[in-house]
Amino acid sequence: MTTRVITFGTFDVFHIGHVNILTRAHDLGDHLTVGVSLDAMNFAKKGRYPIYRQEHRLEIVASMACVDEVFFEESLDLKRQYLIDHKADVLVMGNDWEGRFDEFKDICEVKYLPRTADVSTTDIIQAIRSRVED
Ligand code: C2G
Repeated sequence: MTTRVITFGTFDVFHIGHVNILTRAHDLGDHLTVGVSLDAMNFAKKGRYPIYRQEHRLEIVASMACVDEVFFEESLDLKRQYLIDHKADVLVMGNDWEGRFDEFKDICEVKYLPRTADVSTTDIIQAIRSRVED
């Protein structure tokens, strides 16, 4: 039987933490689907637009050898529908989301993986900003 894994994210300014979560998610099953959040969803959630536009973020994620399928995530509120539509057996998220998706344990396994230490999109943006200002 095929184990279908799904994960979600913005994947802005793609970095090693993103590589790690996608490869580890892939290793938990046979098929990996990734929901990439829309620019508008990101603005609603974080109050800023991503640096990379959504089409580029989607293409970067799709180019990973461990990723089988990608789609745009339009809203956090549609998560249950996405899990059903993509026939997810396992939902994987980094542990910054610990507990936040436990409500879906009735339809799939929910796993939170440890985040990669010392790297984040926010820190990269901040580092670039401070170098430019120096
Ligand atoms: N991540 C990680 N280690 C890092 C940075 C990120 O493991 N150092 C993981 C996050 O935990 C997440 C994934 O990489 O599982 C994508 O991270 P973001 O792009 O920051 O995604 P986010 O904006 O949290 O969007 O429906 C849920 C949202 O779309 C998640």
